[in-house]
Amino acid sequence: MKITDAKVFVGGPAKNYVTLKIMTDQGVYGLGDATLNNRETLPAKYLQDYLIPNLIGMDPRRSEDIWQFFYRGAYFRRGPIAMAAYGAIDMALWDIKGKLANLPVYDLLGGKSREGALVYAHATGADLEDLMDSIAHYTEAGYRAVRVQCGIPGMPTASYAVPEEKGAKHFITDYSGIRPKVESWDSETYMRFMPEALMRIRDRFGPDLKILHDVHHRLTPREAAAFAKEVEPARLFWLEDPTPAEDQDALRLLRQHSTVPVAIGEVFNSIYDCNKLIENELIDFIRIAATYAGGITHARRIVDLAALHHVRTGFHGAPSHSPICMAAHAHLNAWAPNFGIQEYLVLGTPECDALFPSDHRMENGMVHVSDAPGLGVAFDEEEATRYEYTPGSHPVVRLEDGTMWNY
Ligand code: GCO
Ligand code: MG
Repeated sequence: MKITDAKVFVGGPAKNYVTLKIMTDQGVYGLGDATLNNRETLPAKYLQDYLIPNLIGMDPRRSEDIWQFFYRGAYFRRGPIAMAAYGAIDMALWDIKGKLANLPVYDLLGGKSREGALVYAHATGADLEDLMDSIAHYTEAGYRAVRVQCGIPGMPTASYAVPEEKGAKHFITDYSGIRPKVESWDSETYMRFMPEALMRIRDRFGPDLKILHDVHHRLTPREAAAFAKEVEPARLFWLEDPTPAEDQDALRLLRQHSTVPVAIGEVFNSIYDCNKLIENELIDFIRIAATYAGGITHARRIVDLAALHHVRTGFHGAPSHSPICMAAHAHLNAWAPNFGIQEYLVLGTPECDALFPSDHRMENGMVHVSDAPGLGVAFDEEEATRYEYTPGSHPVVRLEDGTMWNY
């Protein structure tokens, strides 16, 4: 069996997705997601210029060897661009494998460990009152877990991911051009406001709601330790990215001062970014995504290491990823013995469903994986002709005096 061709599409409704389709001589095809948010053309180019010409003629069933060939063969290893490109190939090969075996990917991984996967939604507010309305909207829709982000009095854009003005829809990526907007940040103001706000949310919504909060890499290790200690009474489900994650030792101080569960890893792309965090049991949830972490083959290695250390999964599921990556997550979530929760935003808009038809479904705050062979998601190439690449950028963050900070 041979790979005969592969195509890359860049574009999509409201944002750019990088979609890979691998064709074979037996008529079976596979789909993968290589979307690297705000840098979408780069994995696409890597696929087109180097990886696809090498893929043609390979046996698609040998997904492990193909992964190793590209990873080791590149010589210069890892990095988000390369890993997203390998990730897309790997997902497509698992899709093909499932279709050949007439089995959903979760069965190839070891079968279902649960009936549905708990998800969390994103609630945001320009102020606390606005945020309470947004949380109520999701709990009324059946969500049992909600991530809460809130504007800070006097600094409307200071807290990550909040609308600029009341009622405004928030898109993290600004597609009006390639130059980023600048937001401001002050850690002291944030640390004075947020613990009390989280406590008020807990009081208002009661003990059962799972409350998550994302610090988005903004605090120093000492500040993060102090903050984590202060938010303990709110009994968060998790505190996400309290410090910039590339320093794996930064979490030690936090662990000595607080028992708040910590989730980290959405910017990681390899097991070597999180092995110390996992082995030293400095985190509770690992936030990798199948796309950035080199596909199902490499993500599964990280999930297995995590399982040895009581670390559960919480795969990244911001609109950064296409429904193909979310389908890969749905299969990993159905299987992983150490599943924790899934961030859930992508599926659901009519345009997105038309481009990526699937019967993975959300019900009462849980995702139910499709039983179709392979990944269980399609790609409508006719629909895809409606979209093209649109340049855009995340905001950047500066302190009041102009110093660059972490977005
Ligand atoms: C999250 C993330 C995202 C990122 C985005 C960057 O927890 O969902 O922090 O919102 O900011 O994916 O591209
Ligand atoms: Mg995050």
